Amino acid sequence: MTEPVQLQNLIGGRWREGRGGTTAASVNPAEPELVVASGTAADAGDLDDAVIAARAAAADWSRTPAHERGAVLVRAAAVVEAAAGEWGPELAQEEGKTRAEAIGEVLRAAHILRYHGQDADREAGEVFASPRRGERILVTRRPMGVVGVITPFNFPIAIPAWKIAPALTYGNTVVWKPAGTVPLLATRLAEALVDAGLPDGVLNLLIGNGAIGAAISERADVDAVTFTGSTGVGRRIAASGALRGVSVQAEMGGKNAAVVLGDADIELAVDQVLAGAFRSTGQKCTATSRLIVTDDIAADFLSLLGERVQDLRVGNPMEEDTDLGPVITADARQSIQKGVDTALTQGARRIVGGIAYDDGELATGYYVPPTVLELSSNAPDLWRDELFGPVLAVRRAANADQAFAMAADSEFGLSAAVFTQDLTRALQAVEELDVGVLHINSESAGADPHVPFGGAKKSGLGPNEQGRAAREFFTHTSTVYLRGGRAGL
Ligand code: UN1
Repeated sequence: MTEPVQLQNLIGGRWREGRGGTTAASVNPAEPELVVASGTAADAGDLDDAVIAARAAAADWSRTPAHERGAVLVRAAAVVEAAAGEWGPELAQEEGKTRAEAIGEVLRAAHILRYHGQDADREAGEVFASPRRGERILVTRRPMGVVGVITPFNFPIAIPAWKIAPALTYGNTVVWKPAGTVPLLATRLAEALVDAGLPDGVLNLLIGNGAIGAAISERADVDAVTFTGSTGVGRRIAASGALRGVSVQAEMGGKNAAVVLGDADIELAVDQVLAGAFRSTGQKCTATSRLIVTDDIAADFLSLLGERVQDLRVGNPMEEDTDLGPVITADARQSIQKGVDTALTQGARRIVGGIAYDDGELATGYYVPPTVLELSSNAPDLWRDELFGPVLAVRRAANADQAFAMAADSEFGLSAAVFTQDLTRALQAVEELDVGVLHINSESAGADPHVPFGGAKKSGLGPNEQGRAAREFFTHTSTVYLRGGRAGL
Protein backbone atom coordinates (compact mmCIF):
# COMPACT_ATOMS: atom_id res chain seq x y z
CA MET A 1 0.00 0.00 0.00
CA THR A 2 1.83 3.11 -1.15
CA GLU A 3 -0.70 5.94 -1.47
CA PRO A 4 -3.25 6.23 1.37
CA VAL A 5 -6.74 5.10 0.37
CA GLN A 6 -9.10 8.08 0.17
CA LEU A 7 -11.99 7.90 2.62
CA GLN A 8 -15.43 9.46 2.57
CA ASN A 9 -18.55 9.39 4.71
CA LEU A 10 -21.67 7.59 3.47
CA ILE A 11 -24.76 9.70 4.11
CA GLY A 12 -28.15 9.13 2.50
CA GLY A 13 -26.60 6.85 -0.13
CA ARG A 14 -23.95 9.38 -1.22
CA TRP A 15 -20.24 9.17 -0.53
CA ARG A 16 -19.10 12.61 0.49
CA GLU A 17 -16.36 14.52 2.29
CA GLY A 18 -16.90 15.23 5.97
CA ARG A 19 -17.62 18.86 6.69
CA GLY A 20 -15.60 18.85 9.91
CA GLY A 21 -12.48 20.04 8.14
CA THR A 22 -10.28 17.80 10.29
CA THR A 23 -8.46 14.82 8.86
CA ALA A 24 -9.59 11.31 9.74
CA ALA A 25 -6.71 8.97 8.99
CA SER A 26 -5.46 5.55 9.99
CA VAL A 27 -1.81 4.64 10.32
CA ASN A 28 -0.10 1.28 10.22
CA PRO A 29 0.73 0.43 13.86
CA ALA A 30 3.68 -1.68 12.68
CA GLU A 31 5.13 1.28 10.77
CA PRO A 32 3.39 4.35 12.16
CA GLU A 33 4.86 6.69 9.58
CA LEU A 34 2.70 4.94 6.95
CA VAL A 35 -0.78 6.38 6.51
CA VAL A 36 -3.17 3.61 5.46
CA ALA A 37 -6.26 5.66 4.67
CA SER A 38 -7.25 9.29 4.97
CA GLY A 39 -10.27 11.54 4.55
CA THR A 40 -12.15 14.40 6.17
CA ALA A 41 -13.91 13.69 9.45
CA ALA A 42 -17.65 14.08 9.85
CA ASP A 43 -18.92 16.87 12.07
CA ALA A 44 -22.15 17.55 13.95
CA GLY A 45 -23.84 18.74 10.76
CA ASP A 46 -22.95 15.48 8.99
CA LEU A 47 -24.37 13.58 11.94
CA ASP A 48 -27.63 15.57 11.63
CA ASP A 49 -27.78 14.67 7.94
CA ALA A 50 -27.06 11.01 8.67
CA VAL A 51 -29.81 10.76 11.29
CA ILE A 52 -32.26 12.56 8.98
CA ALA A 53 -31.34 10.17 6.13
CA ALA A 54 -31.69 7.13 8.38
CA ARG A 55 -35.08 8.38 9.64
CA ALA A 56 -36.30 9.05 6.09
CA ALA A 57 -35.30 5.52 5.01
CA ALA A 58 -36.75 3.81 8.08
CA ALA A 59 -40.42 3.44 7.11
CA ASP A 60 -39.79 1.85 3.72
CA TRP A 61 -37.00 -0.40 4.99
CA SER A 62 -39.13 -1.64 7.88
CA ARG A 63 -41.90 -2.54 5.41
CA THR A 64 -39.52 -4.28 2.99
CA PRO A 65 -40.16 -8.01 3.38
CA ALA A 66 -37.65 -9.57 5.77
CA HIS A 67 -36.69 -11.99 3.00
CA GLU A 68 -35.58 -9.10 0.77
CA ARG A 69 -33.70 -7.46 3.61
CA GLY A 70 -31.94 -10.72 4.28
CA ALA A 71 -31.15 -11.17 0.58
CA VAL A 72 -29.15 -7.93 0.62
CA LEU A 73 -27.01 -9.33 3.44
CA VAL A 74 -26.52 -12.64 1.69
CA ARG A 75 -25.31 -10.79 -1.42
CA ALA A 76 -23.04 -8.60 0.75
CA ALA A 77 -21.59 -11.76 2.29
CA ALA A 78 -20.54 -12.92 -1.18
CA VAL A 79 -18.91 -9.54 -1.90
CA VAL A 80 -16.99 -9.63 1.41
CA GLU A 81 -15.92 -13.23 0.87
CA ALA A 82 -14.64 -12.53 -2.63
CA ALA A 83 -12.64 -9.56 -1.32
CA ALA A 84 -11.00 -11.38 1.62
CA GLY A 85 -7.65 -11.71 -0.19
CA GLU A 86 -7.55 -7.93 -0.65
CA TRP A 87 -9.27 -6.60 2.48
CA GLY A 88 -7.50 -9.03 4.84
CA PRO A 89 -4.08 -7.49 4.15
CA GLU A 90 -5.63 -4.01 4.44
CA LEU A 91 -7.00 -5.02 7.84
CA ALA A 92 -3.58 -6.33 8.93
CA GLN A 93 -2.02 -3.01 7.93
CA GLU A 94 -4.67 -0.87 9.56
CA GLU A 95 -5.22 -2.83 12.79
CA GLY A 96 -2.03 -4.85 13.26
CA LYS A 97 -3.31 -8.43 13.62
CA THR A 98 -1.50 -10.99 11.48
CA ARG A 99 -2.38 -11.33 7.82
CA ALA A 100 -3.79 -14.83 8.39
CA GLU A 101 -5.96 -13.67 11.29
CA ALA A 102 -7.04 -10.65 9.29
CA ILE A 103 -8.14 -12.73 6.29
CA GLY A 104 -9.90 -15.02 8.78
CA GLU A 105 -11.72 -12.03 10.23
CA VAL A 106 -12.94 -10.85 6.82
CA LEU A 107 -14.26 -14.36 6.11
CA ARG A 108 -15.88 -14.36 9.54
CA ALA A 109 -17.66 -11.12 8.67
CA ALA A 110 -19.01 -12.85 5.53
CA HIS A 111 -20.19 -15.78 7.68
CA ILE A 112 -21.98 -13.39 10.08
CA LEU A 113 -23.68 -11.51 7.23
CA ARG A 114 -24.78 -14.77 5.64
CA TYR A 115 -26.13 -16.20 8.89
CA HIS A 116 -28.23 -13.13 9.67
CA GLY A 117 -29.32 -12.75 6.06
CA GLN A 118 -30.58 -16.32 5.89
CA ASP A 119 -32.10 -16.16 9.34
CA ALA A 120 -34.38 -13.35 8.12
CA ASP A 121 -36.91 -16.01 7.02
CA ARG A 122 -37.65 -16.92 10.61
CA GLU A 123 -40.91 -17.03 12.50
CA ALA A 124 -41.86 -13.50 13.31
CA GLY A 125 -43.65 -13.71 16.63
CA GLU A 126 -45.93 -15.82 18.77
CA VAL A 127 -49.65 -16.50 18.98
CA PHE A 128 -51.39 -16.84 22.33
CA ALA A 129 -54.89 -18.02 23.13
CA SER A 130 -57.23 -15.36 24.43
CA PRO A 131 -59.50 -15.59 27.48
CA ARG A 132 -62.18 -14.01 25.24
CA ARG A 133 -64.25 -15.75 22.61
CA GLY A 134 -63.33 -15.05 18.99
CA GLU A 135 -59.95 -13.51 19.78
CA ARG A 136 -56.29 -14.41 19.33
CA ILE A 137 -53.35 -12.56 20.83
CA LEU A 138 -50.36 -12.08 18.54
CA VAL A 139 -47.00 -10.99 19.85
CA THR A 140 -45.35 -9.36 16.86
CA ARG A 141 -41.98 -7.68 16.55
CA ARG A 142 -41.24 -4.17 15.33
CA PRO A 143 -37.85 -2.62 14.57
CA MET A 144 -36.59 0.00 17.02
CA GLY A 145 -36.15 2.56 14.23
CA VAL A 146 -32.81 4.35 13.83
CA VAL A 147 -29.97 2.51 15.57
CA GLY A 148 -26.63 4.14 16.44
CA VAL A 149 -23.76 1.65 16.05
CA ILE A 150 -20.42 2.42 17.70
CA THR A 151 -17.70 -0.16 17.06
CA PRO A 152 -14.19 -0.81 18.38
CA PHE A 153 -10.85 -1.15 16.60
CA ASN A 154 -10.06 -4.76 17.44
CA PHE A 155 -12.41 -6.51 14.99
CA PRO A 156 -12.76 -3.74 12.40
CA ILE A 157 -15.10 -5.69 10.11
CA ALA A 158 -16.46 -8.65 12.14
CA ILE A 159 -17.94 -6.68 15.06
CA PRO A 160 -19.55 -4.11 12.76
CA ALA A 161 -21.03 -7.02 10.77
CA TRP A 162 -22.41 -8.65 13.91
CA LYS A 163 -24.16 -5.45 14.96
CA ILE A 164 -25.21 -4.08 11.58
CA ALA A 165 -26.45 -7.39 10.12
CA PRO A 166 -29.12 -8.03 12.78
CA ALA A 167 -29.96 -4.31 12.96
CA LEU A 168 -30.77 -4.41 9.25
CA THR A 169 -32.54 -7.76 9.01
CA TYR A 170 -34.83 -6.74 11.85
CA GLY A 171 -35.76 -3.66 9.80
CA ASN A 172 -33.79 -0.87 11.46
CA THR A 173 -31.73 1.79 9.73
CA VAL A 174 -28.26 2.60 10.99
CA VAL A 175 -25.93 5.50 11.74
CA TRP A 176 -22.51 3.97 12.26
CA LYS A 177 -19.34 5.39 13.79
CA PRO A 178 -16.38 2.98 13.69
CA ALA A 179 -13.24 3.45 15.83
CA GLY A 180 -11.12 6.29 14.45
CA THR A 181 -8.16 3.94 14.04
CA VAL A 182 -9.87 1.63 11.50
CA PRO A 183 -11.96 3.66 9.03
CA LEU A 184 -10.76 1.73 5.96
CA LEU A 185 -12.24 -1.63 6.95
CA ALA A 186 -15.46 0.15 7.93
CA THR A 187 -15.54 1.66 4.47
CA ARG A 188 -15.05 -1.78 2.91
CA LEU A 189 -18.05 -3.23 4.79
CA ALA A 190 -20.21 -0.26 3.81
CA GLU A 191 -19.09 -0.65 0.17
CA ALA A 192 -20.07 -4.32 0.24
CA LEU A 193 -23.56 -3.50 1.52
CA VAL A 194 -23.99 -0.74 -1.07
CA ASP A 195 -22.81 -3.11 -3.84
CA ALA A 196 -25.30 -5.66 -2.59
CA GLY A 197 -28.15 -3.21 -3.20
CA LEU A 198 -28.83 -1.70 0.21
CA PRO A 199 -31.22 1.24 -0.36
CA ASP A 200 -29.98 4.81 0.20
CA GLY A 201 -30.00 6.01 3.80
CA VAL A 202 -30.42 2.56 5.36
CA LEU A 203 -26.76 2.53 6.42
CA ASN A 204 -24.88 5.76 7.08
CA LEU A 205 -21.18 5.73 7.90
CA LEU A 206 -19.45 8.60 9.70
CA ILE A 207 -15.69 8.61 10.11
CA GLY A 208 -13.79 10.55 12.73
CA ASN A 209 -12.80 10.42 16.35
CA GLY A 210 -14.72 9.63 19.55
CA ALA A 211 -16.54 12.97 19.55
CA ILE A 212 -18.93 11.74 16.84
CA GLY A 213 -19.63 8.53 18.81
CA ALA A 214 -20.35 10.62 21.90
CA ALA A 215 -22.62 12.88 19.84
CA ILE A 216 -24.58 9.85 18.56
CA SER A 217 -25.14 8.71 22.13
CA GLU A 218 -26.37 12.17 23.14
CA ARG A 219 -29.22 12.32 20.65
CA ALA A 220 -32.78 11.70 21.66
CA ASP A 221 -33.79 11.03 18.04
CA VAL A 222 -31.68 7.88 17.77
CA ASP A 223 -33.90 5.07 19.03
CA ALA A 224 -31.23 2.67 20.28
CA VAL A 225 -27.43 2.55 20.53
CA THR A 226 -25.26 -0.56 20.38
CA PHE A 227 -21.66 -0.24 21.53
CA THR A 228 -18.61 -2.46 22.02
CA GLY A 229 -15.53 -1.05 23.68
CA SER A 230 -14.11 0.06 26.98
CA THR A 231 -16.05 -0.14 30.23
CA GLY A 232 -15.76 3.59 30.92
CA VAL A 233 -17.14 4.67 27.55
CA GLY A 234 -19.86 1.97 27.64
CA ARG A 235 -21.13 3.20 30.99
CA ARG A 236 -21.18 6.82 29.80
CA ILE A 237 -23.18 5.83 26.73
CA ALA A 238 -25.60 3.80 28.86
CA ALA A 239 -26.04 6.71 31.27
CA SER A 240 -26.60 9.09 28.41
CA GLY A 241 -29.13 6.73 26.82
CA ALA A 242 -31.00 6.34 30.11
CA LEU A 243 -31.31 10.13 30.46
CA ARG A 244 -32.89 10.34 27.02
CA GLY A 245 -34.98 7.17 27.08
CA VAL A 246 -32.77 5.51 24.45
CA SER A 247 -32.06 1.75 24.80
CA VAL A 248 -28.40 0.83 25.00
CA GLN A 249 -26.56 -2.43 24.43
CA ALA A 250 -22.98 -2.19 25.70
CA GLU A 251 -20.37 -4.94 25.45
CA MET A 252 -17.45 -3.94 27.60
CA GLY A 253 -14.51 -5.27 29.56
CA GLY A 254 -13.30 -8.70 30.47
CA LYS A 255 -10.60 -10.20 32.67
CA ASN A 256 -11.09 -13.70 31.43
CA ALA A 257 -9.59 -16.65 33.24
CA ALA A 258 -8.29 -19.95 31.93
CA VAL A 259 -8.34 -22.64 34.62
CA VAL A 260 -6.05 -25.62 34.05
CA LEU A 261 -6.73 -28.56 36.36
CA GLY A 262 -4.29 -31.38 37.14
CA ASP A 263 -5.98 -33.92 34.86
CA ALA A 264 -6.00 -31.67 31.78
CA ASP A 265 -4.32 -32.60 28.50
CA ILE A 266 -1.32 -30.35 28.98
CA GLU A 267 -0.36 -29.96 25.30
CA LEU A 268 -3.88 -29.01 24.36
CA ALA A 269 -4.20 -26.61 27.30
CA VAL A 270 -0.91 -24.86 26.48
CA ASP A 271 -1.93 -24.45 22.82
CA GLN A 272 -5.30 -23.01 23.78
CA VAL A 273 -3.99 -20.70 26.50
CA LEU A 274 -1.44 -19.35 23.99
CA ALA A 275 -4.17 -18.74 21.44
CA GLY A 276 -6.49 -17.14 24.00
CA ALA A 277 -3.84 -14.86 25.45
CA PHE A 278 -1.81 -13.86 22.41
CA ARG A 279 -3.85 -14.07 19.20
CA SER A 280 -4.74 -10.58 17.99
CA THR A 281 -1.95 -9.50 20.37
CA GLY A 282 -4.35 -10.02 23.27
CA GLN A 283 -6.67 -7.30 22.00
CA LYS A 284 -9.99 -9.11 22.35
CA CYS A 285 -12.55 -8.54 25.06
CA THR A 286 -12.63 -12.35 25.27
CA ALA A 287 -8.83 -12.78 25.49
CA THR A 288 -7.36 -14.90 28.29
CA SER A 289 -5.69 -12.46 30.67
CA ARG A 290 -5.68 -14.59 33.83
CA LEU A 291 -4.38 -18.14 34.15
CA ILE A 292 -4.99 -20.35 37.17
CA VAL A 293 -3.10 -23.63 37.35
CA THR A 294 -3.37 -26.21 40.10
CA ASP A 295 -0.23 -26.85 42.13
CA ASP A 296 0.22 -30.47 40.99
CA ILE A 297 1.02 -29.44 37.40
CA ALA A 298 1.95 -25.77 37.81
CA ALA A 299 5.74 -26.10 37.51
CA ASP A 300 5.61 -28.27 34.36
CA PHE A 301 2.81 -26.30 32.79
CA LEU A 302 4.42 -22.91 33.36
CA SER A 303 7.80 -23.99 32.09
CA LEU A 304 6.26 -25.38 28.88
CA LEU A 305 4.12 -22.27 28.47
CA GLY A 306 7.14 -20.01 29.04
CA GLU A 307 9.11 -21.84 26.31
CA ARG A 308 6.25 -21.60 23.86
CA VAL A 309 5.76 -17.87 24.52
CA GLN A 310 9.50 -17.31 24.11
CA ASP A 311 9.22 -18.91 20.66
CA LEU A 312 6.41 -16.64 19.46
CA ARG A 313 7.60 -14.47 16.60
CA VAL A 314 6.75 -10.81 17.11
CA GLY A 315 6.93 -8.68 13.99
CA ASN A 316 5.27 -7.11 11.01
CA PRO A 317 1.80 -8.65 10.61
CA MET A 318 2.25 -8.81 6.84
CA GLU A 319 5.15 -11.27 7.14
CA GLU A 320 4.15 -14.89 6.74
CA ASP A 321 5.84 -16.26 9.87
CA THR A 322 4.67 -13.56 12.33
CA ASP A 323 2.66 -14.78 15.33
CA LEU A 324 2.03 -11.40 17.00
CA GLY A 325 1.76 -7.95 15.52
CA PRO A 326 1.76 -4.60 17.30
CA VAL A 327 -0.97 -3.12 19.51
CA ILE A 328 -3.13 -0.40 18.07
CA THR A 329 -1.54 2.86 19.26
CA ALA A 330 1.43 4.32 21.14
CA ASP A 331 -0.94 5.15 24.02
CA ALA A 332 -2.12 1.53 24.20
CA ARG A 333 1.50 0.34 24.25
CA GLN A 334 2.30 2.76 27.04
CA SER A 335 -0.65 1.85 29.24
CA ILE A 336 -0.03 -1.90 28.79
CA GLN A 337 3.64 -1.44 29.72
CA LYS A 338 2.59 0.62 32.74
CA GLY A 339 0.36 -2.22 33.91
CA VAL A 340 3.27 -4.66 33.54
CA ASP A 341 5.67 -2.34 35.41
CA THR A 342 3.19 -1.90 38.25
CA ALA A 343 2.82 -5.68 38.62
CA LEU A 344 6.61 -6.10 38.67
CA THR A 345 6.91 -3.38 41.31
CA GLN A 346 4.27 -5.19 43.33
CA GLY A 347 6.40 -8.33 43.31
CA ALA A 348 5.19 -10.29 40.27
CA ARG A 349 7.59 -12.95 38.96
CA ARG A 350 8.55 -12.57 35.31
CA ILE A 351 8.13 -15.90 33.51
CA VAL A 352 8.66 -14.38 30.07
CA GLY A 353 8.51 -10.93 28.39
CA GLY A 354 7.75 -7.78 30.36
CA ILE A 355 10.66 -5.69 29.10
CA ALA A 356 9.74 -3.03 26.53
CA TYR A 357 11.52 -3.12 23.15
CA ASP A 358 13.93 -0.23 22.99
CA ASP A 359 15.39 -0.27 19.51
CA GLY A 360 14.83 -1.32 15.92
CA GLU A 361 11.50 -1.82 14.21
CA LEU A 362 9.90 -3.37 17.30
CA ALA A 363 10.45 -0.07 19.13
CA THR A 364 9.31 2.09 16.19
CA GLY A 365 6.13 0.07 15.72
CA TYR A 366 3.71 -0.23 18.62
CA TYR A 367 4.99 -3.62 19.75
CA VAL A 368 4.59 -5.10 23.21
CA PRO A 369 6.45 -8.31 24.09
CA PRO A 370 4.21 -11.27 24.90
CA THR A 371 4.40 -11.41 28.66
CA VAL A 372 3.58 -13.95 31.36
CA LEU A 373 3.84 -12.83 34.99
CA GLU A 374 3.21 -14.95 38.03
CA LEU A 375 1.56 -12.85 40.70
CA SER A 376 2.12 -13.04 44.36
CA SER A 377 -1.03 -12.46 46.37
CA ASN A 378 -0.07 -8.81 46.88
CA ALA A 379 -0.04 -7.86 43.18
CA PRO A 380 -3.71 -7.05 42.82
CA ASP A 381 -3.80 -4.58 39.92
CA LEU A 382 -2.87 -6.95 37.10
CA TRP A 383 -5.32 -9.52 38.46
CA ARG A 384 -8.12 -6.95 38.37
CA ASP A 385 -7.55 -4.51 35.51
CA GLU A 386 -8.02 -5.24 31.82
CA LEU A 387 -4.86 -4.20 29.93
CA PHE A 388 -6.11 -5.22 26.46
CA GLY A 389 -2.71 -6.47 25.34
CA PRO A 390 -0.49 -9.58 25.26
CA VAL A 391 -0.12 -9.96 29.01
CA LEU A 392 -1.08 -13.02 31.01
CA ALA A 393 -1.26 -12.95 34.83
CA VAL A 394 -0.79 -16.33 36.52
CA ARG A 395 -1.71 -17.71 39.92
CA ARG A 396 -1.51 -21.20 41.38
CA ALA A 397 -4.38 -22.89 43.19
CA ALA A 398 -4.23 -25.72 45.72
CA ASN A 399 -7.11 -27.59 44.11
CA ALA A 400 -10.04 -27.29 41.69
CA ASP A 401 -12.37 -25.66 44.22
CA GLN A 402 -9.87 -22.95 44.95
CA ALA A 403 -9.13 -22.52 41.24
CA PHE A 404 -12.81 -21.87 40.44
CA ALA A 405 -13.08 -19.45 43.34
CA MET A 406 -10.06 -17.54 42.01
CA ALA A 407 -11.55 -17.47 38.50
CA ALA A 408 -14.76 -15.99 39.93
CA ASP A 409 -12.77 -13.28 41.71
CA SER A 410 -13.41 -10.55 39.15
CA GLU A 411 -15.94 -7.78 38.65
CA PHE A 412 -16.15 -8.92 35.03
CA GLY A 413 -17.87 -12.02 33.70
CA LEU A 414 -17.41 -12.15 29.94
CA SER A 415 -15.73 -15.46 29.18
CA ALA A 416 -13.70 -18.23 30.76
CA ALA A 417 -11.91 -21.42 29.71
CA VAL A 418 -11.59 -24.58 31.80
CA PHE A 419 -9.24 -27.41 30.94
CA THR A 420 -10.10 -30.80 32.43
CA GLN A 421 -11.08 -34.27 31.26
CA ASP A 422 -13.14 -34.84 34.39
CA LEU A 423 -16.81 -34.40 33.52
CA THR A 424 -17.71 -33.71 37.14
CA ARG A 425 -15.28 -30.81 37.27
CA ALA A 426 -16.50 -29.50 33.92
CA LEU A 427 -20.06 -29.52 35.23
CA GLN A 428 -18.90 -27.81 38.41
CA ALA A 429 -17.45 -25.03 36.22
CA VAL A 430 -20.78 -24.70 34.41
CA GLU A 431 -22.47 -24.30 37.82
CA GLU A 432 -19.96 -21.99 39.46
CA LEU A 433 -18.50 -19.66 36.83
CA ASP A 434 -20.77 -16.67 36.34
CA VAL A 435 -19.74 -15.79 32.78
CA GLY A 436 -21.53 -15.05 29.54
CA VAL A 437 -19.37 -17.46 27.53
CA LEU A 438 -17.71 -20.60 28.90
CA HIS A 439 -15.31 -22.76 26.92
CA ILE A 440 -14.52 -26.24 28.20
CA ASN A 441 -11.19 -27.36 26.72
CA SER A 442 -10.95 -24.52 24.21
CA GLU A 443 -9.63 -20.96 24.41
CA SER A 444 -11.66 -18.20 26.06
CA ALA A 445 -12.08 -16.25 22.80
CA GLY A 446 -14.28 -17.21 19.88
CA ALA A 447 -17.99 -16.80 19.28
CA ASP A 448 -20.45 -18.15 16.70
CA PRO A 449 -23.12 -15.91 15.20
CA HIS A 450 -26.08 -18.23 15.88
CA VAL A 451 -25.77 -18.33 19.68
CA PRO A 452 -25.96 -15.55 22.30
CA PHE A 453 -22.86 -13.50 23.05
CA GLY A 454 -22.49 -11.15 25.98
CA GLY A 455 -21.05 -10.80 29.42
CA ALA A 456 -22.28 -11.37 32.94
CA LYS A 457 -21.53 -9.08 35.88
CA LYS A 458 -19.87 -5.81 34.84
CA SER A 459 -18.95 -6.97 31.33
CA GLY A 460 -22.19 -6.02 29.62
CA LEU A 461 -25.30 -3.88 29.82
CA GLY A 462 -28.52 -4.53 27.97
CA PRO A 463 -29.56 -7.59 25.96
CA ASN A 464 -27.00 -9.99 24.49
CA GLU A 465 -25.83 -9.96 20.90
CA GLN A 466 -26.09 -12.60 18.18
CA GLY A 467 -28.39 -15.52 17.46
CA ARG A 468 -31.96 -15.21 18.68
CA ALA A 469 -30.74 -12.98 21.51
CA ALA A 470 -30.13 -10.17 19.00
CA ARG A 471 -33.82 -9.57 18.49
CA GLU A 472 -34.26 -8.54 22.14
CA PHE A 473 -32.26 -5.44 21.39
CA PHE A 474 -33.04 -4.72 17.75
CA THR A 475 -36.83 -5.10 18.05
CA HIS A 476 -39.57 -4.48 20.55
CA THR A 477 -42.75 -6.47 20.87
CA SER A 478 -46.15 -5.21 19.84
CA THR A 479 -48.95 -7.30 21.33
CA VAL A 480 -51.98 -7.45 19.07
CA TYR A 481 -55.44 -8.42 20.44
CA LEU A 482 -57.00 -9.65 17.24
CA ARG A 483 -60.76 -10.09 16.64
CA GLY A 484 -62.61 -10.46 13.37
CA GLY A 485 -64.90 -7.45 13.81
CA ARG A 486 -68.22 -9.10 13.04
CA ALA A 487 -70.62 -9.32 15.97
CA GLY A 488 -71.74 -12.79 16.97
CA LEU A 489 -68.89 -14.81 15.34
C1 UN1 B 1 -14.12 -13.41 19.71
O1 UN1 B 1 -13.88 -13.83 20.83
O2 UN1 B 1 -13.71 -13.98 18.69
O3 UN1 B 1 -14.59 -6.96 21.31
C2 UN1 B 1 -14.98 -12.23 19.50
C3 UN1 B 1 -14.44 -8.18 21.41
C4 UN1 B 1 -15.67 -9.06 21.44
C5 UN1 B 1 -15.69 -10.04 20.34
C6 UN1 B 1 -14.87 -11.23 20.60
N1 UN1 B 1 -16.86 -8.24 21.39
O4 UN1 B 1 -13.32 -8.63 21.45
